[in-house]
Amino acid sequence: MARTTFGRGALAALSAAALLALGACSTTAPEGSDAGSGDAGSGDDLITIGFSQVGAESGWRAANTKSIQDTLTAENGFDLKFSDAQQKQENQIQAIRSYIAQGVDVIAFSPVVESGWDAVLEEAKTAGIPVILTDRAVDSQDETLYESFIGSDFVLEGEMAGQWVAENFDGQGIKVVELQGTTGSAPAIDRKEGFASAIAGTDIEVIDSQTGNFTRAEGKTVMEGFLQAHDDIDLVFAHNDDMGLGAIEAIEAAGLTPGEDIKIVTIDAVKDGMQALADGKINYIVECNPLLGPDLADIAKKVIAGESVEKRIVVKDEAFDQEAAVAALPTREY
Ligand code: GYE
Repeated sequence: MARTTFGRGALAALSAAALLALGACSTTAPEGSDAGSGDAGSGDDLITIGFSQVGAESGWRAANTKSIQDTLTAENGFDLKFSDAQQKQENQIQAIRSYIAQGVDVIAFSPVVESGWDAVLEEAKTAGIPVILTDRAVDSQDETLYESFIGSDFVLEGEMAGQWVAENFDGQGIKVVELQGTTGSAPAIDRKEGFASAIAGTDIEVIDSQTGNFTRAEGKTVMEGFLQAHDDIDLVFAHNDDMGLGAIEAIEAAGLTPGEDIKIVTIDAVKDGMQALADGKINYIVECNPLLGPDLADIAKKVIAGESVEKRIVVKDEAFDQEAAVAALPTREY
């Protein structure tokens, strides 16, 4: 896993000083409160970590959840409290508040949307509980509200998808429809932007773009609507494999051949997507690595030990065409 590091020694020193100051004048924390002290509630040496997951919307998410649950185990020094927010921000905020009330040692979460986190992150900071972001970003201006953000560069992923489309179809005047991820989420915003910038200046035209909320069912429904509204679609750009797989169903139901009559480009490279690519129903996939558990465990341990951590850990992604998918499938982990 390749990483980009931004030094933050000064920042760490500053937030440590801020925490000390906070402890000295705190009137709300009861005497002997162990919130954030390293053994909250468990009575042993395990690190209690509250993780608020987005939901169970996609194959990518299932692989991500498995990675987190398989890594943050008691054998590895963790007591994991896991909750599924069913793609709703209010559920995530509630889960984070409950982790604060329980006095966990660390809170980690994958924010369903980018905006609206400052208040609850301030509450965690006031309680002295460090927060680690995984997978998706927040748009908070105050970077002291979290310790580290571990995840892929979604703008780059969108660019890689757009570059492949430009390399293969520029000059043919093709018409593209876009299946966007969850409205307001970092991967939907960034992948759209990256794709648009990569095809800028070509004769490739995005004729329609709507959210399919990262699910197979909504991807299918939105694609059905696209097919009814337009009879000149050449290519689908789906922000994840699952929506691309839903689009395949809609295209086949309309009597067309996915991968031939209508080309498909997606992001994620999870097993079902890679199989469809190997079968020729998807034409190109940009990877998004969901195996974030080991990095999360590493960063959480360092934060608890008082060590400084990288503010941003960028997970490196590859891309696959049909031949590469056939070669990769037998040993693919997710
Ligand atoms: O691409 C999609 C999932 O946030 C990177 O969320 C993640 C995205 C992933 O639902 O399949």
